[in-house]
Amino acid sequence: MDQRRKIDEKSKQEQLDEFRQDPEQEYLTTNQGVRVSHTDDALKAGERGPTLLEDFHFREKLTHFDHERIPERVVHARGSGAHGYFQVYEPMTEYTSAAFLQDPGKKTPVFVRFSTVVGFRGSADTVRDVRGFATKFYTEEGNYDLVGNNMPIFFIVDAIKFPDLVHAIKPEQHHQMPQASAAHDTFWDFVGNLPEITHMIMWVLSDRALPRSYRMMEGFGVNTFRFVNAEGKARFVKFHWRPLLGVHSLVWDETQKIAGKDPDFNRRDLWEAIEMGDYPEFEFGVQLIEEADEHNFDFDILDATKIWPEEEVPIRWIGKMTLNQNPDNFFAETEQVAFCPANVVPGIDLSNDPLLQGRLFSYLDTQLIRLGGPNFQEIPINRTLAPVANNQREGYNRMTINMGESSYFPNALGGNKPRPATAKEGGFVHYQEKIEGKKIRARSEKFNDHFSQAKLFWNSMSDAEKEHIVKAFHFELGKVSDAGVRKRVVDLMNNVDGDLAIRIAEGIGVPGPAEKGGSSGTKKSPNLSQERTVKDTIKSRKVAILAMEGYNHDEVMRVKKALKDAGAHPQIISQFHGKIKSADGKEMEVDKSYVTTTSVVYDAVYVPGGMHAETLKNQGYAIHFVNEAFKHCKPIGAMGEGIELLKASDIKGVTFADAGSGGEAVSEMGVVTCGSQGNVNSFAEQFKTAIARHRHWDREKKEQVPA
Ligand code: HDD
Repeated sequence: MDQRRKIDEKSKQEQLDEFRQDPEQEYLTTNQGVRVSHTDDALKAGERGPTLLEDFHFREKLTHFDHERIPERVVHARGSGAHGYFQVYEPMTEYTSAAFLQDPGKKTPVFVRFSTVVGFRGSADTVRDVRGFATKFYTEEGNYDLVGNNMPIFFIVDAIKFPDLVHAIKPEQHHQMPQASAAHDTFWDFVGNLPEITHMIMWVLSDRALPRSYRMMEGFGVNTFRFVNAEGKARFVKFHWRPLLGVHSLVWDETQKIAGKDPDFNRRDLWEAIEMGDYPEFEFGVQLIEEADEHNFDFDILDATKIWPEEEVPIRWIGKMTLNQNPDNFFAETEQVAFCPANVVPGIDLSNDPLLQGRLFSYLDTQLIRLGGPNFQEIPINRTLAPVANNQREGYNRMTINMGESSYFPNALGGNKPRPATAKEGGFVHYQEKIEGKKIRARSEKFNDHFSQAKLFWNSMSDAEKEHIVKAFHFELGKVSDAGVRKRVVDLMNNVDGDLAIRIAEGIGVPGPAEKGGSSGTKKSPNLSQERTVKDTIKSRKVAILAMEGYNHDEVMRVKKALKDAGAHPQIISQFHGKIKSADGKEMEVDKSYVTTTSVVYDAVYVPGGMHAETLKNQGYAIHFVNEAFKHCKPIGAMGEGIELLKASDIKGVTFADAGSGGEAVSEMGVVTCGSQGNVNSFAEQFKTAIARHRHWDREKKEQVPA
């Protein structure tokens, strides 16, 4: 009898309900359920005497506290999770038998954990790093884990090098510095000695490593998997996630400031977005390669340091994931969730990608130490919705009470149950790939083309993106004390593009390459550039409105409404919390005061008109706010007298509307201004367009802004 149940969007939550504790419990108890009468003083021999060993409440409370910590993940220690569901657009029957990819009416529950890789559990969110993007699908056929990153390739081709990579990039072993950063000698020493890392270095030094939000970054399965249909026909597959809000990044100076002002920036963004109903949405895509075409590419399709360029293997968008619920308890869910690339379901199979092969071992292994033994799959967040039955028994913290007397197979005493299922009954049958070869420690020749795709990436960047990469090299290598290490990296990059190598060398005090490398050619893959991403929405963007007593109430209300109607979140920022009065005696509530916020946590800033401009233009904080927003290429809007603040700032070389004029708004380099008699609607429209573009890189040439 098939005991699998029908799964819908709510199934996982219903399962978790069994473990949720009602916060309304009236009485404090011990772990034995005995009500506690006093918890402020330990039991003592006399008022000033020593504490007694017999105080079981005290001992239990302290003992539990002493054991609260578990080891953090060896990589991806810092993360944030969310619940949601996945829906396929159309049946994928032709390609895979996976049940969750058949019925567009089915909502499969998911739990996603986003993460940084290098930093410890308490490190800042906005560091330069790869981001993890791990998804657990609770399907009726068991859990399927897609454990990906926000970059489509990896540093190394073979898992055997993973410990070396991680040792090199983590804080250095002698002094445990720096935290959550690759900008130090050991990492770049490793890079300079490992040409296969070149392509990934281009990605890590690009803006992709500085996501504005977990909701605005792509996800990639990275490794090559297989789709297998019910007839047993297999195709190679790579998986993609594409955020509906587009792929957007912060700028480097900003990320460093946010790391101090709000180290939880990306975690907070995810949490608040879900609380406010701005549910993150990602489309799910696949690239498929027929088995017959396995060797028809100039890269090896099992090499995780290579993309499958979209121009050669188009992406087909087959479904959508929506994240619509925050976890109830960070530790129980986000910390204890355990992913593993080996968690596949029938219809999805593995490949011989040597990086994937090692991962299949490492994840289960690491959970054993991190979660304290072999029963971690019984932890609520890790439980499947499919029934689990096997002869595995005992171990620390076993929860299941296995009934009957037999715990082996075959057996007669238990009616020979549980028994293996046939393929028809849903049993996982490994894809029967024919393999022949000698046992050798080697790799196929095509893996050794380390530079073609690094060139492709570099060529596909816009000028602004290229400049960001060069500056990132200046920062990263500028922090390296050993000149030999710096020089080796310049020489490595000379293989990508001679000009790039020279530009890097210029900023880090080492000579350029002895012989300038050739150009990277002209081949491009346009979608690698973020310039091509979604730029027509301001949904969920945070807009700062600077206001003091005397602001123009009517104008602020109209602009605020226009922003809100388009899905943005405007906030009033003033010197102090409380209410402020407009010129015509109306009031509005301040959301954040100067000391509790900063320009770097907003996407745009708007300075309304009104008499308050006299105060604003003499406030260092307000001037700094717009200077910094300008420096970070953020959209800036000002109306009427508000333009005076921009004039008092260091924003130079931009045409402003005349403060007292009428007519349409003026927009230049993302600075949108409109006179006090002007058209508020035209201002709001142009400001929204500027915000939707996210950042205005043409301003970066204006380096005179001191913020
Ligand atoms: Fe890994 C965690 C993604 C290569 C070994 N990895 C981990 C997480 C993500 C990835 C998103 C965090 C999961 C979570 O939120 O709990 N890892 C990747 C990707 C890789 C990759 C996309 C390249 C294709 N990883 C990789 C290799 C190895 C590991 C080659 C080892 C051979 N990864 C681990 C690990 C971790 C891990 C040590 C640490 C915590 C955990 O597994 O659960 O096993």
